[in-house]
Amino acid sequence: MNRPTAKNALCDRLMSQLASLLDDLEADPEVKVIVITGQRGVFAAGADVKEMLPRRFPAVLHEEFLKDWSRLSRCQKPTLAAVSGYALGGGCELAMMCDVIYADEAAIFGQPELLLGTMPGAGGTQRLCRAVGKAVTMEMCLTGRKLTATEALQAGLISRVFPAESLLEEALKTAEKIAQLSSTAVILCKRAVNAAHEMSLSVGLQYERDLFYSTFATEDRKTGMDAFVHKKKPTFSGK
Ligand code: CO8
Repeated sequence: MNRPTAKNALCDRLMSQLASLLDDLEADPEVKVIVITGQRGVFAAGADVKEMLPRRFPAVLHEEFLKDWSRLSRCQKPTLAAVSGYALGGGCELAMMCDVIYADEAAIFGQPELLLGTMPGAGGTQRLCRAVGKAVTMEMCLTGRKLTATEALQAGLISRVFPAESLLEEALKTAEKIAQLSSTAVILCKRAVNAAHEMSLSVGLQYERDLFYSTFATEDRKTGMDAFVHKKKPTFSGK
């Protein structure tokens, strides 16, 4: 995201460009993993308040002005957010749509929408609650309290923290590691993990087992196990 003068405020144009870019990246077989980032010091400071100011209820409802927002959460390919600095409001929600969140030491996560007389609208009450639980979510949403990178790590919102200089490099290193795996198994695994938020344990375990069985229909499963047994490095084809 690259609107540094507006702290990467997520305006309609940025969100529709992001959605169409994600369509292109998903369609490109050369692309295995998607990393989303901003600049040093700012991931995104939320939805564009100046753009939202004149809007009224009937218009936002009829336009469905959030319709492009969920595109990132519907990516089949793995997604990684590299968060430097502010991830506020819609910025925090956008990071939470990704599969993995890495942050730099100066990262700040918050859902300050109530301070603007509104409330989170793209996952700040739902994904956040599933990630960090009700108590932390309520405090963040109801008071606008922001989490530092260390707090976000302790709360389970993010998986790792790096110095600002190495954040993107580390994110790309992880992306490259995932890119070497079987793209088919990666998609199935991502589906299974995401299903954990939607299903009961017994249904989720059955779903996971069925997806696991389905990997036995792939060449990659044979390639991976064969390489292990013969002490070789596997090259996966996605087939
Ligand atoms: N929208 C529009 N412009 C913004 C935003 C924003 N969210 N954030 C910053 N800017 C602009 C500022 O207005 C300023 O512009 P200008 O130079 O024209 O005055 C410029 O960016 C630089 O910002 P600051 O001068 O404020 O920079 P600071 O370093 O002093 O502060 C902060 C940085 C702390 C990030 C501060 O700008 C801030 O608090 N921003 C707003 C954070 C916020 O409230 N975010 C929530 C927005 S609401 C939301 O995200 C709802 C999501 C609901 C789902 C999706 C709906 C579409």
